[in-house]
Amino acid sequence: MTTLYYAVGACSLTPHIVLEWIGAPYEAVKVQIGSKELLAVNPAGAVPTLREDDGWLLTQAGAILEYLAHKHPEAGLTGGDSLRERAEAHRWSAFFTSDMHAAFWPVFMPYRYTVATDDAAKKAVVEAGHKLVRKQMAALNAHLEGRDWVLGEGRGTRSVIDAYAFPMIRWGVKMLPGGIADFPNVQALHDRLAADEAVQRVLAREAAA
Ligand SMILES: N[C@@H](CCC(=O)N[C@@H](CS)C(=O)NCC(=O)O)C(=O)O
Repeated sequence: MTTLYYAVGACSLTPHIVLEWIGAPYEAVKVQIGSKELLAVNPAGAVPTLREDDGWLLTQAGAILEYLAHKHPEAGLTGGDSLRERAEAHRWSAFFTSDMHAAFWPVFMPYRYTVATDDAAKKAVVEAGHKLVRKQMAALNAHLEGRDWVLGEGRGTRSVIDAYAFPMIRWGVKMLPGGIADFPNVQALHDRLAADEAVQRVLAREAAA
């Protein structure tokens, strides 16, 4: 069985949702980031970490999403298989990994971005992070104009990339001053995903675990 190591509230919520959408048997193991248990599986001490029965490990959310989407094409979560559709999936996966996720680091862990120890220095780093997050939220909001989902033609087609957006939108709601009120299309994507029964099951499991 596929095993997902996840931490509550982390980006590992993404593959957790995708596994639930796919519907094949899997095990979800709650870990603490940086814990001995997690370090024994993934020396980086980070989530998400995916393990297959033969011991094969996969880290990096974007790689895990691509792997799961193509391992289970019957779930219809790839965003399409043409050359351009695959490129778009890669584009948005990279956006969430490198632009959106990275923008939150200074907000969550300002001490990694300054050698100064005073509160004012940390506050300045957090504020710079907020600015960067808002920039990425604005880019996502503009892309979502007239669309229900991130990938696909017309109003779009639900894919693993929408699951990738979800934890980050939730971080935006929680961490940005004013939340995501300035990004109505992002809010609409959030609400669409939050209304999904599989998403609700995963949130309940993570909250209860
Ligand atoms: N580039 C990695 C980042 C994974 C990552 O940093 N996850 C966070 C949780 S959202 C974590 O476990 N951080 C631990 C740390 O930075 O020490 C990915 O996309 O999977």
